Amino acid sequence: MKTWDMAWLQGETGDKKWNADIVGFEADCKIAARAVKELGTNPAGTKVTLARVDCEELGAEGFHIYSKDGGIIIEAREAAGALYGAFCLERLAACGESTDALNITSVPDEPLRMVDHWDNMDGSIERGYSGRSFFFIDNELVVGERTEDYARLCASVGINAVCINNVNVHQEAERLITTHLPEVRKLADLFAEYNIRLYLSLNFAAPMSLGGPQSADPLDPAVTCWWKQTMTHIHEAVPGLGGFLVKADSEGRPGPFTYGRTQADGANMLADIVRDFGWTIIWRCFVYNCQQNWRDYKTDRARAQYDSFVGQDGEYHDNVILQIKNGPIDFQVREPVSPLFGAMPHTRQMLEVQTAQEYTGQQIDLCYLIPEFKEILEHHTYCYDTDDTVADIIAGRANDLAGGIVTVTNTGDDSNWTGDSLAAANWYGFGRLAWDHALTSAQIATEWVLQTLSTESDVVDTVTDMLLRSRDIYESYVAPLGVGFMNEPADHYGPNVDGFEYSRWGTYHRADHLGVGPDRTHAGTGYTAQYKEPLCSMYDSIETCPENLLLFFHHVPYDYRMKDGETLLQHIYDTHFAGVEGVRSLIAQWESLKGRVDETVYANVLERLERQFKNASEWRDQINTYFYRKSGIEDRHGRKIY
Ligand code: GCW
Repeated sequence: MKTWDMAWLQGETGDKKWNADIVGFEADCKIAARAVKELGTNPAGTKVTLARVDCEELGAEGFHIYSKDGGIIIEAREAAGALYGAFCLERLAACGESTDALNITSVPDEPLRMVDHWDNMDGSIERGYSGRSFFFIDNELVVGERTEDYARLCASVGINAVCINNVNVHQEAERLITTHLPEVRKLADLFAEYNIRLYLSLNFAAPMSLGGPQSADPLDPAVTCWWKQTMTHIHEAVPGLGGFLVKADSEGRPGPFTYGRTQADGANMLADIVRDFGWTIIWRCFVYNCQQNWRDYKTDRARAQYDSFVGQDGEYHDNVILQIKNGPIDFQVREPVSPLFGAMPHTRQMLEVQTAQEYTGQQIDLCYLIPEFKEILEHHTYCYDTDDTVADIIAGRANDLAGGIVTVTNTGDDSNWTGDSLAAANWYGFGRLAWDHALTSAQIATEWVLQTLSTESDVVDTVTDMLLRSRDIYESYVAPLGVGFMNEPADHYGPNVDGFEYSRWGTYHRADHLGVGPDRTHAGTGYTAQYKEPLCSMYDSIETCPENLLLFFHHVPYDYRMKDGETLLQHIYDTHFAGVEGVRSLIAQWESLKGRVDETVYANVLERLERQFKNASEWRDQINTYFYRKSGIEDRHGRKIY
């Protein structure tokens, strides 16, 4: 399978324009050999020397590229840096940049740049929108050409860790740590050549399902003993593993709470066992009660992660990283940043975002997520005197406890990897942003278009503009102003305003005939108090709350005046009409590119945009009708509401 739509990796060694050589790296260093192979050894090509240098500033993964005497030198302290330098050079060339006077030093902003797959061993993918798994077919782990392409893709954007199986570990996936270890080893070895550490998701109750003690109590010696034996066995088989990812006490998954233990008890038990192997336990904070009662106005799902974890700051051992979703609920198009970031100064934290567009259009609707990821990284937590951002906290700049960044990925076995060809910009962008937070959303979009679709400036400008406008357009026709979860419960696509309203999931919009939005202020659930000042007061007051989060924090009357003087209700009507027009304009922009981009890509994207138009129209009509019926208030412009 050729990665036709991720063209920056195309071309065989011989076709490439470089003549690469290594100096100072061990002759048998596999990562350095990969770097040479990426660039090629074409005798007629420009000379590129990959040189090992002892420069501390470059760290384990950084590189320095510069032009010298008609050739190019890539210096790195470790082979990984040389590999990333090689990909950087390819990117520059593919973007049409001159390589005559290069002088670039680049060191990653995040130590751990990870993707999580929610792939199941039967080949299905939880929240997958681009075909089936390419890791798992019929309950086997497959290591083949596609896997290698994938490893190259990851390395090309700087990804250095991949968790291959779903955090909901069921059935055969439990045996990834037993009978499937030989294939796991094969994959870990392949990944290692690209500086990628392989992670596996673990079932916390594995002792019980894999023939060990009938308990998963982390303080029970029989349980600890079983894990020690199991981990030792795994280490013998796959020493190069990165570690494990654990979803415990969440949405029906087992965990330490069952035994009256804390999340720290669970994480530390595993971490202590694997410390000597150099492995890390990544522990998810997505812990909440999914058996809520909609009649209960006090229990607030948004509070759950902070309340479950913050009290254990300092208790987590040094090879545990807490993986925190960007918002307090669940990957909605608009949520405030989780107050847990920065609130545990003695604990390693990493940021989890979702590139799979579960709630953001499922790779049918266009939604370029890099602007969102940047907003999150740049968010000031006010947890430290030094005014740190989420980026500072997860990179360890705030407290010397580095975590990292991870995305739930959007790839599958579709020939274009991501279902919607334009959704690959999210995949690419995540990696680039994880490496370099200073890149702008526009730079990343432009880079991606140049390397994948066209180098003609009007095409580049048009597609970049489409990507940059797409999130605002998407946001304007779904659940308004941060209220979230007005989508279809079955598959999370399309509108169903009351779909979750009387359910157990804790995601309520509380609309009545006068207003809408849950009250999360001091007078309501008290969630705003989880933020440090000035955020706490800012969110708590309807006057100062950012308007795009108004309905996340406040129950707001329909006649409330927004900053532009319109009522809340009129704002909802207007944005929902505008959202559909936004999609219409995206279609027109794309249609203007007919004949200018690859035909298959053109057809693929057009088909998705047309489906998006239907979806947006459905959202507009259901949302507007719902609020019209609740409030009885007409649209000021007399447009059609049903
Ligand atoms: O948003 C929810 C998804 C689940 C997912 C869960 C999680 C893997 O709907 O499918 O389970 O989040 O993040 O664990």
